[in-house]
Amino acid sequence: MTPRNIVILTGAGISAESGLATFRDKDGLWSKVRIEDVATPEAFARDPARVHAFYNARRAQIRDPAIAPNAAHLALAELDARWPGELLLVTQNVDDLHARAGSRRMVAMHGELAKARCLECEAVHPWVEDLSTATPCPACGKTGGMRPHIVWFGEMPMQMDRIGAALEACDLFVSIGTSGNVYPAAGFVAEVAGHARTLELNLEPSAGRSRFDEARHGPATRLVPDFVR
Ligand code: BV8
Repeated sequence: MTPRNIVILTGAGISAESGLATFRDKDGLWSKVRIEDVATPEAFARDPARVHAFYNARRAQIRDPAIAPNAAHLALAELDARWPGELLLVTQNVDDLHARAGSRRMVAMHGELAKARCLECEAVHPWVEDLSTATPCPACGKTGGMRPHIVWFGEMPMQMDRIGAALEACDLFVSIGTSGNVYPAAGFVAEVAGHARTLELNLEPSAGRSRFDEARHGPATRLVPDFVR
């Protein structure tokens, strides 16, 4: 049966071949720094300079022209452009590679490295240079409140209503490059199992592999263009 409405979930594995580190692979980000020290609201309240340094370094990395969308990002953007039914790309990634590849119908559910948010007035701004506690908010002018526009552990992911509606309406769910460890994203496959075909495209079986109807294992730059074709 040809699917009509597709939800695609991506994780750090889709950006690995662009040169960005994943989180839980060998030498992954979480092997170098503890989540509790840099990716929770408590960490930011305790030591904002340390949290800013962690995200400023990752933001600088995605500014490097050598870090570019790969064949997997580009294949998903091409699918987005031509798919006549509903399609929503839900990425857990905070890099901007899907947007730069041209994906339009997408949600960055864990926020975006390329943006900053003011805790005082909640305004969200595109950002390039380093953030610090001395950075004034371009909207309200106050300092001390600018934070990375990132969803930390214990915070509600972005646009969950839009994601929930897309999951409810989909008849094909494809998970790409994620270890299936982080919720609520890791629970999406169980949410759709009763009404959608589910496919995992990953370098190796994820934690949720048994919940998928089908799994193909290998590099995303091979699997995703083959899937989109
Ligand atoms: C929330 C931004 C509630 C930060 C991130 C049950 C239900 C709900 C919540 C929970 C729950 N159980 C536990 C929780 C709490 C927690 C959680 O899930 N903890 C885990 C660790 C158990 N969840 C939360 O806190 C979430 N919030 O639930 O709020 C709430 C309710 C009401 C009101 C308020 C709040 C928020 C989670 C978001 C945290 N932020 N990202 C940043 O990036 O710095 S999540 C973090 O993990 C990463 O950032 C990443 O986005 C995400 C997932 O990781 P992956 O993308 O999967 O990466 P990973 O390295 O793990 O895997 C890579 C995969 O790629 C591997 O499988 C590898 O084999 C593969 N691969 C590698 N190379 C390739 C490849 N595949 C293909 N090709 C290749 N070349």
